[in-house]
Amino acid sequence: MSEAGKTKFQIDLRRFLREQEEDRDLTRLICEISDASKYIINSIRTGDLGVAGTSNLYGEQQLALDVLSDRIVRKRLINSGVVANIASEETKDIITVDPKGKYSVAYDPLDGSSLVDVNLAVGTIVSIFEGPDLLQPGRKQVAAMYMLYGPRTTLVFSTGKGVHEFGMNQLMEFTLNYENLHMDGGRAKIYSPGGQRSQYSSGTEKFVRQIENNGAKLRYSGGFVPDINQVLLKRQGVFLYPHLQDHPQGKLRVLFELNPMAYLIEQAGGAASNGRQRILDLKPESIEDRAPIFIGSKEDVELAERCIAEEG
Ligand code: FDP
Repeated sequence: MSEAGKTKFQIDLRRFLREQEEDRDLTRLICEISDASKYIINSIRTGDLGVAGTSNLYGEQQLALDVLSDRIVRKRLINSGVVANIASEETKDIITVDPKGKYSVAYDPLDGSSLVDVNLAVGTIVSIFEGPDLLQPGRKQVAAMYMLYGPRTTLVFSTGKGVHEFGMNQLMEFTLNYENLHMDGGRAKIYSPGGQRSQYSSGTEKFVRQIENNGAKLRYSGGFVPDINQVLLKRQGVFLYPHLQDHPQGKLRVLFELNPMAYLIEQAGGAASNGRQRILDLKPESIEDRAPIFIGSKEDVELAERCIAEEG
């Protein structure tokens, strides 16, 4: 295989997975999910921006686009023929597709959808487990991926053999951009802080002041997928959505957002913590679980943990 960023020929996603000798069912599943992106970007570009008149698992009003994206991904998962259970950020329950299916999938069909009306980037996040159980610690994931709908459409995935980025070409096929994306060892030069700063704990405030003093620049889009993608592709940086005084569990969901991103960032040599514990070691009690997160350059995630530990 070629060096990162030096690929001469267009290698498409299916061929890449075949060359990695990936399980055929997992290859099929990842390719089906990747196909959903074609329909989702079409809906984003041309679809109705209004509300659907329904609410999701968290009581948030759903946009027509959230509902549509959910249906698009679900259809692809069912189509794959290899899925046991699915859980979507947009629905209330775990849905059994086929009790004999090899994999189970948790997904956020359109993360950051409140950014669509202001034309900022959004994405789809996917977490894959083997077997029927979705309430396992994230370290048991067999694959994680996201698709980012920005000026370009890209797909980033890992099956535990490095992290790879694909770009959608004019034929709407995903071809390899970067193989084995790896974070640099040093300090974060950029940081993306979620939540209201006045609600930060003393440890989080201390951490943010330290990284600012270390020279890190603010780079926050408000979309979890583009913000994490920035850290991964810049090979450094730290994203946080911490515990807040009025939301001790932060905002982001363990199953749909934190587990898959923590898996990808760790695979790329970074780290992800809730401030006290590795994200991938959290054992979710329900599909609704949320947790704080500090994710990105290892040195800075460790610094966050030290600052939080001082809180007592
Ligand atoms: P959104 O509510 O727009 O869907 O989890 C969803 C998310 O966006 C993330 O993409 C983003 O990082 C975060 O919430 C932003 O939260 P705030 O609205 O609190 O800034």
